[in-house]
Amino acid sequence: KTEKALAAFACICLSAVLSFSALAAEKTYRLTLAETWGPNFPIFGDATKNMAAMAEKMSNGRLKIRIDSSNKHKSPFGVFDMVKSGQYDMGHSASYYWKGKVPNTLFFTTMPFGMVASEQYGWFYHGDGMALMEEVYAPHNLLSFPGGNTGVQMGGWFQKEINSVDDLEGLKMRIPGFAGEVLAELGASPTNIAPGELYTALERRTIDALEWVGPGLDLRMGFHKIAPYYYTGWHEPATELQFLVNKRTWERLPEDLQEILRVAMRTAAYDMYIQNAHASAEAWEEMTAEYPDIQVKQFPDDVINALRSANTKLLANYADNDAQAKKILDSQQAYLNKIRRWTSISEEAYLQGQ
Ligand code: PYR
Repeated sequence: KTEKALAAFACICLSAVLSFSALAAEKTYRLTLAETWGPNFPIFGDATKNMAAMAEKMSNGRLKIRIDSSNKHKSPFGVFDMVKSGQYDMGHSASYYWKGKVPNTLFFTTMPFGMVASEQYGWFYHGDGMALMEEVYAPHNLLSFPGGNTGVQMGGWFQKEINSVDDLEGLKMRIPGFAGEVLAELGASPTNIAPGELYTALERRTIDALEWVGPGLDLRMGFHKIAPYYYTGWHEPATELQFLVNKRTWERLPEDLQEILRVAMRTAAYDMYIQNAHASAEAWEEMTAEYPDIQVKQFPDDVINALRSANTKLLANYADNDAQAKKILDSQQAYLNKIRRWTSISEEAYLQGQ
């Protein structure tokens, strides 16, 4: 009799466990994502839509992500705080926007004279990049993942030509990240402005120059109508956007959905890198055909040399003043030294026709 009762009890327990896991397998997880970009923002906004669509499809509808653009949440540079507090589960933005809050977040977007995209992806995924980024974001209840690369960016749109280092003195330029620190070192006044306000700021001469991304995005912003000089880049060789995830949200997800989300973010990031390269090639062709008045320029050698020296000096200051910054910078420098030898003998040599 007891045996029968026990067997019946075991059956009840087993079916309870089975239906519980069936329920977990059926449950729909609805997440929200705040992006820095405005609605239907090309390329950057495509990355978030692409990621959400992939996550939903791969999870058979169990993971649904609602995207709010800046017109909805009204705070393009509030994404870090909104995801940290749990107001949003996820964000899409750029790590170097948070340098005023958490200085060491600065190093996870791109660095002047630093790694190009193939090298930096190597550092993130096969070097120490992801672990170091986790270390910086964990105290803020956040996880950060690569969110799409722009490749080498253009140096920006200028009202006046830059012929010498003196021309940088007092230059009001929209330029985020470490490049802003480097320009400040040479007497310029860098500032960060959200994408939606860039055109007006340059048009009204609140700023003398700005950098945004490259032809694939810049042409659609219309900067060529209000600034004649378009300089090549030195400052952002591999701008990596970021997906932010609130840590509690992440921990609430079952393991398979975590993996689906991780794969969707990684795939969307790589897709954006390719989409941006394609869009830039098309836009460059359109630009040279339809706007021949745009003057494409390179900064003179002495300007580049001064920027490089200021960059080296600032990197040393950062490393001297903060042990974590030193760890990150040492890791990036070691990785760059190692992988650049290969880039030089492979892509660089190939492109130079050797
Ligand atoms: C910028 O804010 O300039 C980027 O390239 C994302």
